[in-house]
Amino acid sequence: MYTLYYAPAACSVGMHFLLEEMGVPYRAVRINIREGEQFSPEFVSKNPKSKVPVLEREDGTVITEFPAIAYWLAKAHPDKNLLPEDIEGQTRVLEIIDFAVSTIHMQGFSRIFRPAKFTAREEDHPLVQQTGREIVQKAFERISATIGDGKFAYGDRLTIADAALFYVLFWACERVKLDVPQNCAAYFARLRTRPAAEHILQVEGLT
Ligand SMILES: N[C@@H](CCC(=O)N[C@@H](CS)C(=O)NCC(=O)O)C(=O)O
Repeated sequence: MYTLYYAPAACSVGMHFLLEEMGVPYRAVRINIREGEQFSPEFVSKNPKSKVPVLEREDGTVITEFPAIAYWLAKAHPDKNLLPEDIEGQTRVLEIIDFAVSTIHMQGFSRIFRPAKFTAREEDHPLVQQTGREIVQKAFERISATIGDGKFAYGDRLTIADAALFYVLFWACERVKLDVPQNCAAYFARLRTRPAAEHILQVEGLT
């Protein structure tokens, strides 16, 4: 059985959603990052980077970094069809994931949630947060053009790209309440009604 280390409402919500969608056995272990549990010796022994998500596999080895975990899960469970079969499709899916994690999350939402990481001057926090909102909003215009009216991020079935978009859109639509393009909001609303989404948000105490 896999173990997912997650923090409620953190980016791990996307990995939690993915594991639940896959229907593979896993247990979810909560890490309280507000109280600094990510720095506890026990968690640091799992991930010295002190971040969630972390996936612990059956042999005790761990994978960190959202794109790597998602990629490994897709490749380890080919029957779940979480990556397209062709190289073009696989590349497009990875392109969406990287944009969601590296730009929307790390460049955009990090500024909104953790402005202190970008400036030591507290009076500059509103400016940093505004820059974060602008990065996120501009990025969702790209996502809007990429997904169009598609039911999924790429192609006609759920892929690991949907798990990445699930968490950044969860933050945009439910945590920060930003205006995102209509098709992105509609896409997220469809993902949000999936039983896996309902279940994991309930487990994380977010409903
Ligand atoms: N690049 C990492 C980002 C992981 C990350 O930033 N996780 C945040 C939660 S969204 C975290 O664990 N933060 C704890 C901290 O910064 O102390 C990934 O793709 O998994």
